[in-house]
Amino acid sequence: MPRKLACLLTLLALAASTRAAPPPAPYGALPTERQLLAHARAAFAFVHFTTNTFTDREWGYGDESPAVFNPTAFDPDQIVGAAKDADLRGVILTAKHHDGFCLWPSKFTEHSVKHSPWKNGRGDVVREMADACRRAGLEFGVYLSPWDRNRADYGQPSYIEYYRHQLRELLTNYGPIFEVWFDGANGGDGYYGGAREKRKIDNTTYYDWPNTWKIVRELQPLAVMFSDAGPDVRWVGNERGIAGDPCWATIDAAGYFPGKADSKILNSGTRGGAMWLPAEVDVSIRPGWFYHEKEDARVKTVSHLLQIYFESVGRGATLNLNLPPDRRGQIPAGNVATLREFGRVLRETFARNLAAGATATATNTRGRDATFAPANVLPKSPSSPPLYWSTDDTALTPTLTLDLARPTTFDVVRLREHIAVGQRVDTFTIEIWERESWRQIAAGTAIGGQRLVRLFSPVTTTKVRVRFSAVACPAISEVSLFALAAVRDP
Ligand code: FUL
Repeated sequence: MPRKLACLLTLLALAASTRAAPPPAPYGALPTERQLLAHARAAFAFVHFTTNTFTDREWGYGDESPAVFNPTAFDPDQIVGAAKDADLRGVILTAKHHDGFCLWPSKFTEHSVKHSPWKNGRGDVVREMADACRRAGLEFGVYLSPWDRNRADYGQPSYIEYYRHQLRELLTNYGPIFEVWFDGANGGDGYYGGAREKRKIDNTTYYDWPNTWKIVRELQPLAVMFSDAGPDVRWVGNERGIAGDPCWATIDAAGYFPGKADSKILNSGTRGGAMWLPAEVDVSIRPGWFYHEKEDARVKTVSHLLQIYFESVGRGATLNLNLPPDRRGQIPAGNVATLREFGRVLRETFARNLAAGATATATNTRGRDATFAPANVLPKSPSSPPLYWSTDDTALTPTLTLDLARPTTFDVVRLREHIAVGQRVDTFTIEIWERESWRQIAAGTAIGGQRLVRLFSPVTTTKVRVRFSAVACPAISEVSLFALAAVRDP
């Protein structure tokens, strides 16, 4: 062979061996950009506040006078500050609950803050909360109840026009909205402009959801929409703060509508389901969604909130934690102390990744260069592009080992898949190196955007091994180790 040709062939072979392998082909249903944002947001606050706060009810009948809404010391910064202390990233406000009273001076009804004594009818709770969120660096979202027990035309086509006008107001006048919450409670008895009767609607047809969803897409393209049926995030099927184990981000939800869905399937999702529709866990810090003085002693403890966090965020769902303001228009001091401690424990725990400095190796790695190297599961700078470890297409049961160099004590393991290419892992087991052999300390089904494994008690080891079993070659962006900070009950 002529020398020049041999040289060229050697060069080509070298180039081929160092060229990055193509990324893994996406598997199954995939998240949209707005859903990826929702996964990253992880936890945020719900704020239930309206005439119910003053009438001591959970569901207003719709005949409440706007005069009852009169917070004595409304402080949006205090409310948002409590959410921020708890490490929550946004606030969703009940702009209108089932009673129909509007917390903003809507142009389309008189049943609003404009007829309240509060700020002489010139107040706007939505505006003040949205502004307070921006000041604190939190995102802002809205709950607009489809069921309206005040409107005379609830049940008629004209009500749907009214509802859409209100949605447009909220999505146009208050800056970026991260989530729109469509409740599933529909129809029943109510005031209905004085009719005081029971009204039933067909929740599969009456609201004509696809055309309402279009408004949200048009005005707030990055907002996710919540309901039993999505289209972006789904209800988790209970109000106790518990996602299924497993809780797949995918589901077969054809035929689901807000208020019409199978809560068991919502809770667990469907492995390989046709839609990417992650669960949102909505739960209140108190028994009720609204503030009731009689529940002052029944506020969830820090430990209970942490359990909820591990059983929601830790299972790949998002957490929507309700913090109801009292009649002053503030979060009660005791609740604030609990939230502060909850936030401190989370921040302290996750600030220190004990896998930092480890060496990662794997039984299989995709390609010959570092593009999909095992080291990609280790801590990286927040500004780095999304990095993950992956394997050859045929390697569906690989193992990844972290060599920690020195004995390390932890009781929380965080695993993440690079979900942009789908939810690929079925099961995993975690083992530690102990007395010259491997001991299994945990096992689970499903990882998704985030899986937190909390051990019963801390373990100390120099090596951690994770075995994966996947339907398509795994794409793992994180294997982290943490020590849960001790709770100091306030
Ligand atoms: C439910 C409503 O009926 C409750 O009042 C509350 O708003 C909760 C978050 O959703 O469906």
